[in-house]
Amino acid sequence: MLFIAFCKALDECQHCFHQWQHAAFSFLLAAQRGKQECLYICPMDAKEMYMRRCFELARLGEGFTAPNPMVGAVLVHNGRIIGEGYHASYGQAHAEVNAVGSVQPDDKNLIPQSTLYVSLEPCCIHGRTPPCTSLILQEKIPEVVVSVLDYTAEVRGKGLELLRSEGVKVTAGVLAEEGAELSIVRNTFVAKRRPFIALKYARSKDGFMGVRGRQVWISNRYSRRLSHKLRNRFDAILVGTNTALTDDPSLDNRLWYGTSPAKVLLDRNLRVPPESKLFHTPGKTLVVCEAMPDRHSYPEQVEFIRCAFDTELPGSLLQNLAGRNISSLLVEGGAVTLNHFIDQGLWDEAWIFTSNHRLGEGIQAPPLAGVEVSGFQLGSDRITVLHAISRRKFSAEIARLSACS
Ligand code: AOF
Ligand code: ZN
Repeated sequence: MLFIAFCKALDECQHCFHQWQHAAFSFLLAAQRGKQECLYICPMDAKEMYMRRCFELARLGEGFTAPNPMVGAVLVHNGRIIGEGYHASYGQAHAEVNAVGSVQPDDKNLIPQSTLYVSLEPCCIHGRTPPCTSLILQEKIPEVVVSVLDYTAEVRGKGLELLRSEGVKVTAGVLAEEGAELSIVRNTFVAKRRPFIALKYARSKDGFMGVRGRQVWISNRYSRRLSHKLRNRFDAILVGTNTALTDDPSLDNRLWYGTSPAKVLLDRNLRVPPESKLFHTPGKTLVVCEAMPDRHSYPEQVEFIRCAFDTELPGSLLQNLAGRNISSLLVEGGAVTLNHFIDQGLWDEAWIFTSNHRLGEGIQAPPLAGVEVSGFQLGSDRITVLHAISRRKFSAEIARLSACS
C-alpha cells in the first residue's frame, strides 16, 4: 500500500522538478498516518493553484472596484480551502475581509493555522475601510502568500514589511506576471499619476477609420457588444469633436451588464451642440474646451474643464482626470484625438477592430507599434489587442520587484 502511495505521488508530481522529493515525502506521510493512499500536492503547484483561484475570484469584481484594484483572497488550512472572497465594489470590504468572513463557524478555530493567499499585497492604511494587515494580525493568520505589490504610495511593500515585523511568514511574487497584469490599472494609476489608457478604434481592411464628415459603420454587431463590454471596464470614455459631430454617440454601456463610464469630450470651440446625445445619457459629461461655455444651455450633469489646446493637452487633462479619481480611460477616437495620445506615448493598451470590408479612401487609421497579446476573430471582424512597450516594461518591473520583496 505504501508503495502505491509512493507511485501515485510520483505520478502526480511527474511534471514537477521536485517529484522524487515529493514522492518520498508522500510515502513517509502515508506511513506516518497509516493510510492506504495519500494525495500529495506539490507545494509549488499548490501555491500557484490557490493564487489562480485568487485571480479568478478577483475578476468577479471587474468593472465595479475602480479606482481600487480587483483583488481575490483564499484561506487554506491543510490543503482545504476554508474561506474565499474578493473585492466586489469600491468602498466595500476588501478581499481578505470577505475571505475571513466566509469561514464557516465550525472552521473558525482553524484560521490561526491557515495560510492566506491574496492576489495583491494586503493594505496597511485606513482608506475607506480599515487596513487588512490589522485583520491578519488580529486573526493570528501565521502565513500570507501574495502575488504582487500594491504600488499605492503609502503601501508599496509596507504591508508586507509590517506583517513580517509581527512574525507572519510572507511569500511574495507567486505568479507575479499574471498578478501584475491583474492589477495593472490600479498600479498604473497610482505610480504614473494618470489613468490607465486604452485606445479603441475600428478600421477597414484597407486601413481606413472612416470618411470625413459622414458616419460609416465599420465593425459588426458582435464587435459593438464587445466595445460596450469594454465600456463597463473603464471609468471614463473620451471622444473628439469630429466623432461627436458625425456619429452623435451616446457613449454609454447599453449592450453589456455593469456600469457606464463618465464621458469626456474634447471640444476646443464648443462646436458640439448641447442637444447631442452624449450630454443627455445618464452620468457625468466632462467637456474639455478653450472657449467660455454658456452653462445654461447644457444639462446639469455637464461639467467644463477649460485648458489650452497645445502640446500639453493630453498630459494636463490626464492629471485633471486622475484628480477626479478616474483611474482608467478608453479613448475611442477619432483619428485626430487618437494621435494626440499616440504622439506623446500616452497609451497602455489598444483594441483594434478590423473589418473584412474595404473603404477605398478615407481617414487613415493611426499606425501603432506595440506587442500583440491577443488576436481573435469575431464574426467577420478581426480583433487585435496590443500592449504598449512602456506598459510591458512597467508590468515586468512590478513582477520583478514583487518577486524580490
Ligand atoms: C487589499 N485588498 O481587496 C483591495 C485593496 O480605500 P480603501 O479602504 O478601499 O483602500 C484602498 C487601498 O486598498 C489601496 O491601497 C488599494 O490599492 C487597496 N486595495 N487592498 O488589501 C483589497 N481592494
Ligand atoms: Zn485591504
